[in-house]
Amino acid sequence: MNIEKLASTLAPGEAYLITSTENCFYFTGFQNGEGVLLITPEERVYMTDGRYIEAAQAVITCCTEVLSAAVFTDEIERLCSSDGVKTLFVETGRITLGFYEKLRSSLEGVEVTGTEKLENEINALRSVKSAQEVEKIKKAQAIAEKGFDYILTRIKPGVSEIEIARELDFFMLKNGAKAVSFDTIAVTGAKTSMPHGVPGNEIIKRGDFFLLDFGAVYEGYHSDMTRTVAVGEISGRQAEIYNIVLEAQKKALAFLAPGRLCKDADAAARDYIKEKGYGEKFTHSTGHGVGVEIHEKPNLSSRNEKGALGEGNVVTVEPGIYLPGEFGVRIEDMALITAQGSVNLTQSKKDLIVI
Ligand SMILES: [Mn+2]
Repeated sequence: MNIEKLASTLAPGEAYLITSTENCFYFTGFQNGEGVLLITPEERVYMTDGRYIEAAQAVITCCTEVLSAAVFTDEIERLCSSDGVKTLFVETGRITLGFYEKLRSSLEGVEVTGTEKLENEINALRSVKSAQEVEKIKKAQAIAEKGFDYILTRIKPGVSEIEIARELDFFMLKNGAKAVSFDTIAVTGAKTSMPHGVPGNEIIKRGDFFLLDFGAVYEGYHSDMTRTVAVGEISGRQAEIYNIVLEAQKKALAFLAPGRLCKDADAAARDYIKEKGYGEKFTHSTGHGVGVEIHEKPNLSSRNEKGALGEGNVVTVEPGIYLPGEFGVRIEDMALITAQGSVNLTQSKKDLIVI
């Protein structure tokens, strides 16, 4: 169990306090915004308030105690003192400053530390997916792909970006998605040059690209994919850029294997785009991990100097070329790192689709 793996990294006198929704879910399987998880060498205690306690007790099996608390810090103080906790690690990147200060003022004799130890231990666990986690990501991706097939029938001249975004979201929600992975990006024309453009009232026109970046959430796990499709006939320059991005994406996908450096996976796509003269126009990193959050470790980035891929990672590969005022192209798949290399979790066609 992941909670036991995390607990095994504690030294005597140390404890972890997990306050974020996503990490509480990851370790307990219980989805709720109002709860914290305290892990001491002896105990694993989840606490929430009276509104959620019955549901929490029905779901959580990995804890020694699941309790209802009006004031979490009172219970944390009691448990830290009975277990002899001297150092409490918190999620520095996720805890609110208010809660951190409250812990510091209410826990006497306990050092509440702002080091990244807890984050690092959690990220290491979360980046390696179990077979069950991979199944959930695959289910999420299957819902998204069904959505993509459907929305291709709706993309046509005269329809607005926002209509497409809303229709795609609703289709995925009707077809088993608990939520969409993030605000769907559905942009056309010159707006495709904005990597994270927001859909608006712009109308689809012939000769434009339409870019869709979207995903579904299934049992707490996210999917992520991007496709750029042509509406009617496109120019030679559009086709050229599309093919450069596609080739770069295939190169990075082919490079993925355990032990390979994340920055080299980034370079596999980036170097090809540079060679073609568009290096400056590829303005983000090549990919990221996906799981209980849409963006998690590992990052396929030139700034990730030491990180290496490992079996069980699920990462996106999503190079793009963006020409402001003209158009942009991005193509994104998700891949699972396996002992032999990688398996692409995305089935949707990526040779240029002309609608
Ligand atoms: Mn992505």
